[in-house]
Amino acid sequence: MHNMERTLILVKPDGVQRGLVGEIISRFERRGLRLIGLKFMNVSQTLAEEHYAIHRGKPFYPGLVSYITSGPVVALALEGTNAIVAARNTMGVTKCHEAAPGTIRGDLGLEIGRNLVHGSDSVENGEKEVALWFRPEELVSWTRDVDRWIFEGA
Ligand code: IDP
Ligand code: MG
Repeated sequence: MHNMERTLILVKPDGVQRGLVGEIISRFERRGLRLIGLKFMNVSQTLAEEHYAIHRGKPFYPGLVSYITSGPVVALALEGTNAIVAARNTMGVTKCHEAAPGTIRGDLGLEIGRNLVHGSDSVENGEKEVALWFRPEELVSWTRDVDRWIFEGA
């Protein structure tokens, strides 16, 4: 289908610790994105460094890696038309205090270093990150009965 994309969403350790897993997942679910992978896991140092490789060398990098490895996360692979931009808009901008009300970060957070959620930032990175966090057999290929009411071309 036209514009069908994949995104990797993480509920970061602060979201898990604060009991916001259901709240956060439900926002993506209600948006219409189709779940294709879901797991609860600790993040190894290796995975954290690979996931955030693009930020290596930046001043906030060490804090970022220790944040994402500080406790378990929930990883979601989601699929949908325009999934990348749709999910990013549902998340809100990186700095929680500047994120719009109605977004996850704008409703639930205050600081950039405790911003609750990760979402892939491009179609290419969506594919790469889903493959980094999920083995092929962990992804579920399925048709939702409601797909045709959410995806016009389904
Ligand atoms: P994104 O998560 O909205 O895509 P990125 O720029 O990709 O934002 O940065 C990745 C993560 O690194 C952010 O979500 C945030 O947790 C952290 N981060 C980015 N910039 C800063 C900063 O200036 N200080 C502290 N943490 C930062
Ligand atoms: Mg990013």
